[in-house]
Amino acid sequence: MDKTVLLNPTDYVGVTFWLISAAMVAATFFFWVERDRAEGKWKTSLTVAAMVTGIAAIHYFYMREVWVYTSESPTVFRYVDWLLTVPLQIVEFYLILAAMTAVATGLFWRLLVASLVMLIAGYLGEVNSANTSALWVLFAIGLAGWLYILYEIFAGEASRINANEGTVAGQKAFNALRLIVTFGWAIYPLGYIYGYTGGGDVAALNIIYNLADFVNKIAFGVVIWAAATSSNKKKAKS
Ligand SMILES: *C/C=C(C)/C=C/C=C(C)/C=C/C1=C(C)CCCC1(C)C
Repeated sequence: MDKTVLLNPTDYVGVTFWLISAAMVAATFFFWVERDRAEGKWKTSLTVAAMVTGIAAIHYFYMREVWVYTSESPTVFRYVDWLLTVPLQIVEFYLILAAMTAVATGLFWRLLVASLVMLIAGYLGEVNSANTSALWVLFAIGLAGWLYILYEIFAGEASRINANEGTVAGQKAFNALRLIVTFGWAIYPLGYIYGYTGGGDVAALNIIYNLADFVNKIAFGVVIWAAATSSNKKKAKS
């Protein structure tokens, strides 16, 4: 691997790092400027969406360099980014629920702790990937954290609040975010499995994680933007 920060045209992983860096910057400006068109509490939701893509943009610049220089996974930058952006997305969920009704803060803390368990276990698994049993035990712990979040938003307190209260725009946003956390977030554990099974595939791991970040940060923000700028402020029928 030659020591260059320029992109090699056959370095497809590097190209995805580059494309997503640019997309994160553009999304950040977009959510920031569009904040003006949103009303009331939705403004904060758009601010948080811009924070998520802005933090990711910074990490993508560095991750791209690590990859281009070393052809290794930028695991530390990746998880520092997730450690900041995943809790912000939990805040986003909570803000949408709180905009509909009074929500107990206990819900927020349960979601936050579950997301931290998921990320810390995943990080420890990846940095100890040479130890196969640690790799998969920690994966299972991380998976449990994610399944708990799914339980909470589909069957727990968060889902009950959403079903009973709120505006049409709020419910739409909540339902869309819930689908992202189910199907969009599922790309990450699949990337982990694919990236570490049978000797591992570091290029596939990074392409899959990059694709997942594109979906889960930008599409996540777009869903919030759509709800925030929709003119339909009617109260939902319950
Ligand atoms: C913006 C970044 C986001 C939304 C990152 C999300 C990351 C995950 C949903 C990671 C999930 C994982 C598991 C469910 C099992 C353990 C391995 C992880 C950390 C990749």
